[in-house]
Amino acid sequence: MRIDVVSIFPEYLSALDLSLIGKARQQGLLELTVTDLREFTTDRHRTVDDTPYGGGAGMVMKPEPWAAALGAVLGGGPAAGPGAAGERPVLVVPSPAGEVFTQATARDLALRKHLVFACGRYEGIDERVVDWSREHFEVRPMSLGDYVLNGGEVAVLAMVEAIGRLVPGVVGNPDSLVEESHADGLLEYPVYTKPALWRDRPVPEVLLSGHHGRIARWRRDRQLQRTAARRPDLVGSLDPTGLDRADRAVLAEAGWVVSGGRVVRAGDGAAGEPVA
Ligand code: J9Q
Repeated sequence: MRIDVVSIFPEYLSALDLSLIGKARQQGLLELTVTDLREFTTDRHRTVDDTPYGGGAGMVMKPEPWAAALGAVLGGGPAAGPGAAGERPVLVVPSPAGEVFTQATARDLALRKHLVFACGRYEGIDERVVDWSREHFEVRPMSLGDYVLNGGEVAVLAMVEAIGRLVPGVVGNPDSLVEESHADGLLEYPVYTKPALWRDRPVPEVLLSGHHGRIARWRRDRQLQRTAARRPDLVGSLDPTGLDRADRAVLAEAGWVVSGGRVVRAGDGAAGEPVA
């Protein structure tokens, strides 16, 4: 897989030289190039931003350096050009106004041959760059979630790691790719290691029992309780046909019932129980 990142802070992406992604690059599994947007400015001050038309706070990234940089990235490899055979590269544009990046997005993007990440700063990139890019790329504005960053670089670090580890060969032991968290729509259970007693805190006794059935049940209960407490949005999406009697008892304790083929909050009236 080929990955290009365009940024005015190329050194911000140096974390991609390290660890798993760094190793994958050394092994030739990922070909990752970081390009400095300022290399594509033509003025003395290497200007990348200007004031917004229509007024308002902050600055907007100018279109010309972006078009030059993205054009260079498109021409920068075999079978990468606009007229070349094969699929169009994907242009990922980190933005709080993008679709939310999920594990499903990572799986989808891990199948592509060429990804380009365009890191915006300031209030964003002139929208005409996005429109022009659609002629050459599949453009995907992407948000990591509902919070504000100063620019796209940190979002790109997260996305490249999430995508890169799904590329065949990047993670040494493919068993590690089994999606523990979220695989069955539940958060992961808590984990413990030695010592069995630490600062007066024992490891839950059942985990030392060697009773595999009881351990599996205990872990499932903790998953259900945790998910109900921390991610009620996930509980509402559970498939009731995947819930046994013990599951339903734990969920009931947390205030959820199965009704009309869905898992719903108890007391919402759907199960015929009295509503306060
Ligand atoms: C580029 N706030 O925030 C959340 N996901 C992405 C972003 C973001 C931002 C500003 C610039 C990306």
